[in-house]
Amino acid sequence: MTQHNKTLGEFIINKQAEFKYSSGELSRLINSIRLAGKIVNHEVNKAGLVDILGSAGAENIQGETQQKLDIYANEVFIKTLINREIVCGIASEEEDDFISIKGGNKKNDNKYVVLMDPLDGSSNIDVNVSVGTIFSIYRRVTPAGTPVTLEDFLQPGNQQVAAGYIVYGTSTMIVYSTGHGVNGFTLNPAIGTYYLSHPNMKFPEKGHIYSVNEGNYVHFPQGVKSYIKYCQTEEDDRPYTSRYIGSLVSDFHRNMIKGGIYIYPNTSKNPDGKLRLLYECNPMAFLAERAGGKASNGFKRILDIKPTELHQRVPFFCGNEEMVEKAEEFMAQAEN
Ligand code: AHM
Ligand code: MG
Repeated sequence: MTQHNKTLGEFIINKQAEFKYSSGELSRLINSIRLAGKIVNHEVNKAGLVDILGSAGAENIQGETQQKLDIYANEVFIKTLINREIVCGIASEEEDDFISIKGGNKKNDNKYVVLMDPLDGSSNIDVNVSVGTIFSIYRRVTPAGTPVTLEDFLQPGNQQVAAGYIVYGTSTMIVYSTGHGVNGFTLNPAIGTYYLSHPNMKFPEKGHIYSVNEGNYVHFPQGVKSYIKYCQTEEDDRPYTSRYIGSLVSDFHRNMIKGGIYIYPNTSKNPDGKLRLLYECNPMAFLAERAGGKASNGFKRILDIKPTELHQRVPFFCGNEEMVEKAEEFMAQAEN
């Protein structure tokens, strides 16, 4: 990557010029997420050096309360969004309820709500494995100038205005879409600038990777068991490769670049699966579709599910279109 690549800041300004009549609110919102991401990145990178890995509530040697990084990330994102007076509401995987925010003139006149998982895969931090932030942006449905309500957050994913993730990996990247293409920017930590490194990201035509926690195999529905057998069968371009990091953002990121499917199915122990519809599945499904892929609960499109509660879980099948459709075929067969 050279310094001549477009920076994220320049990219946002150029995009803004394309939306002649928009107020620039969405651009400013993405900018705030970019800033919060840098702050969290700095802290995540220090995790191996500084003793901040203790559990929440524990005290460190200076008598300061230690924070788990997921709580820290939650606070950074919420504070940044509140300080910049850029959204009217926030819902986070780390918060029991949504947060209503008053605008600068104390009238809640901002039009966007943000839903986020501030640090997904945080159990991986202790072992130096990549984690990520996932975010999803909607236009409020209740009238401007009034406090947001649950209705503003329980919108189907097909109403998302933008979604993306930050992956704190071997390098830190922000990948997002405002509905057209999916673009990826890599952080140059020396100068704190993100550069456009992955323009117009698309799943490759064929995928050869399947990502699922096979330790749960005995608890999987028959359709998933049969699909895994299919992936492992020697025929045509199979067997596929198995890759599972256990960090959704990283597994998704790799599969989008190399071609693959990520599955977190319902299990006999977790009948609705593990992943959250609003904070994890909808934003990833939005990106997957914009990148030519597909996301399903095994039977229907994730983005068409009407949420009924903030922390709702759903089974998740996401990746190359052809692979997701094949998995759906096995799910349907097993139902009959
Ligand atoms: P989290 O939100 O508590 O971090 O859980 C979500 C994570 C995903 O990143 C990952 O894909 C999945 O949980 C892994 O779960 P498991 O360890 O059961 O395979
Ligand atoms: Mg999560």
